[in-house]
Amino acid sequence: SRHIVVGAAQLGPIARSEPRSRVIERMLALLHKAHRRGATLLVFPELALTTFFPRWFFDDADELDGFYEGEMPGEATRPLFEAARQLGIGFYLGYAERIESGGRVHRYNTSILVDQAGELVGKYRKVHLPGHHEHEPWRPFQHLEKRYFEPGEDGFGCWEAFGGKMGMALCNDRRWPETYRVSALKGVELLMLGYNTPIHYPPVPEHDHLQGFHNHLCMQAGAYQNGMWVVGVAKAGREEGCDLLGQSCIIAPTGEIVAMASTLEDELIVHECDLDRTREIREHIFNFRLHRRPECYGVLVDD
Ligand code: CDT
Repeated sequence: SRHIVVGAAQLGPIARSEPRSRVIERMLALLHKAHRRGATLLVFPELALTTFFPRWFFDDADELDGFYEGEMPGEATRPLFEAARQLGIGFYLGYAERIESGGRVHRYNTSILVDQAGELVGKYRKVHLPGHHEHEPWRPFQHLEKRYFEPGEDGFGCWEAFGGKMGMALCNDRRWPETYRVSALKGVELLMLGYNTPIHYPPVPEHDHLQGFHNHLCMQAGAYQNGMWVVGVAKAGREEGCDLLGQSCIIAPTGEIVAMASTLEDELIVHECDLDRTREIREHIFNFRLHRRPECYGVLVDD
């Protein structure tokens, strides 16, 4: 068996005025705590360094740019990389990425995987961007991910690290079965996934009470139907007047939740994951080679 002690570092709300340095202090506290509990991999949320800024419409490009990272590590984030190296604990981190290439500015909703030596292992750019492009004043708050980010063009990846095969996704991706299936077909054994999920969904408010149910429903199904570990990590709590879902959890390849956060604040949960438990599913009920019928699934990849 191949065991890896994984931590999920849920973050409580981050105020719009909270400086990066303060957020990094909170993250470092969780990193040290995770290390004391034996973790060698710690998963942080989506857009973990700032408040969830797509809830506002920004006219001013400079103000918007203030939420993005131009380099990784940058001045503010370098202490995380240094602590990773000193403690021998890697991490997954979601952040807003801004790059200039080909004479153009590109913005992505991005996650990275950093190993126990503090070195970058991989980068993922969010595929499924939810929300809308234009300012919609009827909403109590905006969800402008489609305006503030370009969709990632590289799709889902599989990175060999931590003695296994690691995958990354971000928030809305967890609602799509393709996220898990493509990752599984690439060999992923443990999928890391940060999220910011408002409890109130303005277009269909009658579903607000189902946010927690849908969160676990899709991640547990994704884990089971693809025989993989899933680590889902929230930015939670009342952030700038907007309630964000908590319920960060670690899910076994059987679909069972083996650890779950119980607060809406900075909170660490830890579980020892045996990557070989993927075989209980992948060599039996979902043995892709024996039972999958891709010749019947063509419509899945038609436009
Ligand atoms: N961050 C993110 O992707 N949030 C979405 C909110 C619902 S769609 C407006 C999610 O899928 O949780």
